[in-house]
Amino acid sequence: MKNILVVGATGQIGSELTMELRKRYGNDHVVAGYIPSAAPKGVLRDSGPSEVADVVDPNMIPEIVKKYKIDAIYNLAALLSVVAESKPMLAWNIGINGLLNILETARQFNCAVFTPSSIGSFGPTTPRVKTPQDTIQRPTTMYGVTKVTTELVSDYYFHRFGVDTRAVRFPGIISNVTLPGGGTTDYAVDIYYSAVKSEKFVCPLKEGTYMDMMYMPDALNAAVSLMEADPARLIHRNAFNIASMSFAPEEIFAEIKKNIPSFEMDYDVDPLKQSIADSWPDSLDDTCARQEWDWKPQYDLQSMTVDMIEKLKARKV
Ligand code: VAH
Repeated sequence: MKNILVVGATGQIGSELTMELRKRYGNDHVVAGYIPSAAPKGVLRDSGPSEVADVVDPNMIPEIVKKYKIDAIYNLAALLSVVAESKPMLAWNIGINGLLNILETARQFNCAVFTPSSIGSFGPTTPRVKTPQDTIQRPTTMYGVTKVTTELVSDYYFHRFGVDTRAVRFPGIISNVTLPGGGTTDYAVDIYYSAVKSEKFVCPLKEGTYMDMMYMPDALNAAVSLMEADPARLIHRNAFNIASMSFAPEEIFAEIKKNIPSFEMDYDVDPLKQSIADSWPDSLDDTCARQEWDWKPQYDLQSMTVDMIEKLKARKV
């Protein structure tokens, strides 16, 4: 990869992925694509090129690809699970019509494409524990429907047109930099902010609600490592299960309390978030990612918690 476009570069993953890619490939080689209502600010704006890149406009992406001689596109444009339930048609338009614009551009200009899937691509009939790489995917959310479709269409463009498409199924991602934007797993970020601000946390999911989660540094490393992997080793492409930790609210609370003994938590279950979380797996089997491109997370719940608290306190959030 020499010249990269990140679409959705100001979102929860995109904002940190853009900076990570600039660190690895050079600031001028990574273009931050954004929509006018979410323009880059601060170091994201000042450290490299940026362009308005609305995926639902079929002319915008090709223009940017030509202007910067782009050879790899990270497509992070999506509505997350909770927001997508309130705007299902917009979620489909961005997630799928936007994806087709990206893939058609990639086909025309020979770009590699990374469009992440999610544990949200599984549903209530999927085996819940150590969910296999190849299994039933009948999600019951529009977010999940767009993610299964993303996987199928991305694989189609690889097999039919030879477009180099690759992706992972992201779990809930926890960041100490960017706040989450309307997902079912947002509680796992919000809880840390409450803890360092000495506020009681009110958890929207009930005890025993297990979901796969991952610290942002591991998520960024997964995306870049997969795109740099030897294609000859890849048996799968869209999309790889990746995993690092699975926990329920009482477990992340207990881990934080080891570091902040005064921390308290209550429950006030959000029915929509609970129903979405209940439809997702408890844990994923990521053997294929480990075998095909040497995936290996660096953080677990304990080390993530120490780092999150340290970083949030340093930022005086
Ligand atoms: C969400 N954070 O909650 C996202 C993610 C697996 C969860 O897709 O919608």
